[in-house]
Amino acid sequence: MKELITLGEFVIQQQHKHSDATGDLSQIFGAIRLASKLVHREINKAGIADITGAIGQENIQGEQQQKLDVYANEKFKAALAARGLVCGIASEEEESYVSFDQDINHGSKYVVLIDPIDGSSNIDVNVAVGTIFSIYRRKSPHDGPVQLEDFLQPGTAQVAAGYVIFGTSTMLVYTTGEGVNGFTFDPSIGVFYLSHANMQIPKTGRIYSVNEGNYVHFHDGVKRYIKHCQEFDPATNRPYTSRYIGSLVADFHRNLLKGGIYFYPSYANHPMGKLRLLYECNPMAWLAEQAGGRASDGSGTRILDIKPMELHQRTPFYVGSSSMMDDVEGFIAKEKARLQQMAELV
Ligand code: AHM
Ligand code: MG
Repeated sequence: MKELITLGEFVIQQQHKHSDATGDLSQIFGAIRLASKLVHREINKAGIADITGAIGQENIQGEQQQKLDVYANEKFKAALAARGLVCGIASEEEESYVSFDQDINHGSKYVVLIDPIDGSSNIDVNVAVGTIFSIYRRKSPHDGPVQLEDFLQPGTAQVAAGYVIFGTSTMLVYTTGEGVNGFTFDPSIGVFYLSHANMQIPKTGRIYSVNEGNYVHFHDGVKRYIKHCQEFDPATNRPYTSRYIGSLVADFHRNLLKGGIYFYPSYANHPMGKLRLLYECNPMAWLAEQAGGRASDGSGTRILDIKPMELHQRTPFYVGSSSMMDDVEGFIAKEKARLQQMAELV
């Protein structure tokens, strides 16, 4: 029988490749792994919780029902604080960053940014959701509380990033800058096993993922690209396939495995797009690049190069197979050039 490697073993093996590694990062992964298992358990009883009491009401054990995103936020926060390896977190669920103020946390080197449950509108309808995380080395002195500057770092400074997808099975996918690896959870024994080693996104694909309900509001370059997808796939002479779950993690994961592109452009209602640079775009962009794909704002700026100005900053987001990224950026650039030309004529 094939020897299976657990996530814990894999992380330690990776750590041993670096003689200067202290093991702190491996322990942070331990915390993320633990919180993921708790969220997995909670998600899998979400249906039962629904019939035993609505959110905000007491359940049959007399406990208040918690929204899953609040539950996940609390679990990740507690697990990360407990080990003393992280000095603070920033979360999509929290207005400001959270400083871990025990003495054991002040000396720690890392901060974690997290979207505890992404795609939360899908929870009530039993559709895949995910957790997205990224880890940075702090910039402030290691002997005091965490500072805002520790979180406002460009994506190129990430030390590790990944997501957990709670789908038909639960998987954890992550990178530390040495490729992308995926681990599938075996709930019967509570262990993640390496199932997808060295993941590579196909250079091109046939899937485009965008909320087409917003089509009439999109800029012409984006519209033209969508029309291109609907009309022509040079490989098959058929249109591309449209797939949109509305859970970034699920849409990204499928495209990573099969080849495709996900985009959330800017438009009138969302002048900076919808997705958050720090919690959603940076980790996914790095994973995409590490798997051989690309991520940009659609107008030539690499996501990982954007210098964040605030915690909850948004950005237009395009991510996926490199040749599809080339195509969509080409359509957007062409439209921009056309508009510029027209402006010069008047
Ligand atoms: P959330 O963090 O509030 O869940 O929002 C992020 C989600 C993404 O997972 C998803 O791709 C997108 O929002 C869907 O938005 P829309 O419903 O506007 O298409
Ligand atoms: Mg989100």
